[in-house]
Amino acid sequence: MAKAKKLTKGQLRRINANQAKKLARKSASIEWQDDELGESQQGVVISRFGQHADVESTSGEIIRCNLRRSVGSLVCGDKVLWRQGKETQHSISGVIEAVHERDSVLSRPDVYDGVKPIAANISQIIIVTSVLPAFNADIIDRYLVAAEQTDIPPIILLNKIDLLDEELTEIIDEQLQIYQDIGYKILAVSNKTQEGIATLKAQLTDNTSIFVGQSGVGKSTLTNSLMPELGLLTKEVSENSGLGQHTTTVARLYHFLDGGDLIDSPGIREFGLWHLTPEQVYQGFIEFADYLGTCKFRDCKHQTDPGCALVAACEAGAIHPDRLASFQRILSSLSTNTLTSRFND
Ligand SMILES: Nc1nc2c(ncn2[C@@H]2O[C@H](COP(=O)(O)OP(=O)(O)OP(=O)(O)O)[C@@H](O)[C@H]2O)c(=O)[nH]1
Ligand SMILES: [Mg+2]
Ligand SMILES: [Zn+2]
Repeated sequence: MAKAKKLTKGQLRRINANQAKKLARKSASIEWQDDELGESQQGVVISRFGQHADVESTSGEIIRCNLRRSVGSLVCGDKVLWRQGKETQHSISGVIEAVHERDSVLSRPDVYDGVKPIAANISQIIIVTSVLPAFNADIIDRYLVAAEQTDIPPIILLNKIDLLDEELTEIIDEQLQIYQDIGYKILAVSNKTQEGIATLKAQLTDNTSIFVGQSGVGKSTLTNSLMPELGLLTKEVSENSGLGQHTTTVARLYHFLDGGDLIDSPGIREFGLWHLTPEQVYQGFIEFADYLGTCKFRDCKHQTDPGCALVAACEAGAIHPDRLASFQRILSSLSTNTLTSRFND
């Protein structure tokens, strides 16, 4: 009789991984029969992860659901038709059968998945920034372009103002003034001192808002400050790098007790705009609108081309040099990205 071979650690790891995969497939492939399901009902997607989503029923119950194969993209905030299973299988208690048309959707390109929706049916985008991680105007500009593309009004929110000393206050004020001059609304808050939180709360009430921005700027902490009953998980920003830790992994929708919803979303390190054309990026810089089509050459790249109306406007003080430089950087990033063709399909 052959001697039973002892498995190596690597083999054990692979077996365990395969078993985990099989289990995951099993729960993803539960196919409910019609008589195993209740009536079709309305619901809202609170959170989407992999092949599942948590759906909130009209009575406020949260049910973990599978997705019918016919359901295409599904994100936090989507309004759906779903059916409850008569029993729970592998912690799945229902199935989403259809998604209602979206009023709005915020998307970003993903290296692996093409253009990826982040959240649906939102009425305002709150771009959260801070001084730790360092204030990043580039990311703000990119979010503003994405927001203008969706027609969802954006607001810029500076968090952690308790960390500002006199010198930093001056620098940041100057930066924020650029956006205020263009016409964007600016809010400033601190979770530590609670300064500005009441004003922010008033801005969010009766809206469906999403917190977006770099990892570590304090989106989840803010959500906690606004809804102390939640007790969300947050992490300290790494002291060494000043970079965020990516604490939040999936977008999730929460309700205000007195009306309105708030979506806390996972932070990002960078926000690519490869899915947009140069014209769409132009439209995303709203103060450039007056100069649209007035450059000397129709195919002006707005860099060093002679007769560029944007460069002239900048020299005349009508456009801020930081914004023009940011626009030029985004345009360059569109043409240098090798994935551009894939996203423009
Ligand atoms: N000093 C100060 N620190 C804050 C404030 N708000 C949040 N923080 C800290 O910032 C760190 C990151 O906060 P999070 O709320 O996890 O940040 P996040 O934006 O949700 O990060 P991701 O989930 O990774 O996107 C934590 O250590 C918080 O304690 C604030 O107003 N002042
Ligand atoms: Mg978070
Ligand atoms: Zn030009």
